[in-house]
Amino acid sequence: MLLFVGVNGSGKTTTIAKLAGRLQREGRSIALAAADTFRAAAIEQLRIWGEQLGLPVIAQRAGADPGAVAFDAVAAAESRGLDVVLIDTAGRLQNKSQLMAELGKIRRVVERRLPGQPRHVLLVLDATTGQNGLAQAESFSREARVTGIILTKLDGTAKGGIAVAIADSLRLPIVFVGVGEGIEDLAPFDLDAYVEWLLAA
Ligand SMILES: Nc1nc2c(ncn2[C@@H]2O[C@H](COP(=O)(O)OP(=O)(O)O)[C@@H](O)[C@H]2O)c(=O)[nH]1
Ligand SMILES: [Mg+2]
Repeated sequence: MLLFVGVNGSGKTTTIAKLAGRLQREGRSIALAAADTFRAAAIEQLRIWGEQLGLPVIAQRAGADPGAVAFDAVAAAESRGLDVVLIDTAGRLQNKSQLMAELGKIRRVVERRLPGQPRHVLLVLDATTGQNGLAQAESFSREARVTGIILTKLDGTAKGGIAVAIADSLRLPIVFVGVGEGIEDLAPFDLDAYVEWLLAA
């Protein structure tokens, strides 16, 4: 189980689709889970990616308990013998503490049924994030126990310097970078290549 967290618009849903496409090409059996139940459009967006990729999407109606979706995701993983389930989450609720409580609940639902899971909690960070990115990342990291960072929108003008500072400060690895809106636009993070590119401009 892979849990994706981060603020609204950071690129969680798109990144899930990209990574799912990649894992699918490697021959893994996977499903997507729509635990961002805050907006109907979020569920629909994941469904569309699922259809495009030919992958099952575990979902309930908008407004449903995201913990219940996580529960279904665990059950599907067990009954269908899936290798990986990628769980999408909300990036905004009425307030921050409510969001963090929800992420904590999703996490607990998974870990109670599947010890050692979620295997990774990935914080999706927009490379154009300003200085408040660190505070944001700190709360996600603390509440959702983030294990890695995916830096999106590096194809734009942003150099992602703040995200690198965040990764450093939280002692978290940057594992992938998003370099566009398409399904193929995800690459493993290469520090040497990044530094070279950073200094080149
Ligand atoms: N240029 C660019 N756009 C991206 C990237 N990742 C996501 N996006 C776009 O950012 C917007 C928000 O993405 P979405 O996945 O819906 O974010 P979420 O709210 O965190 O789920 C969409 O228009 C995506 O196409 C990226 O790496 N590069
Ligand atoms: Mg989303």
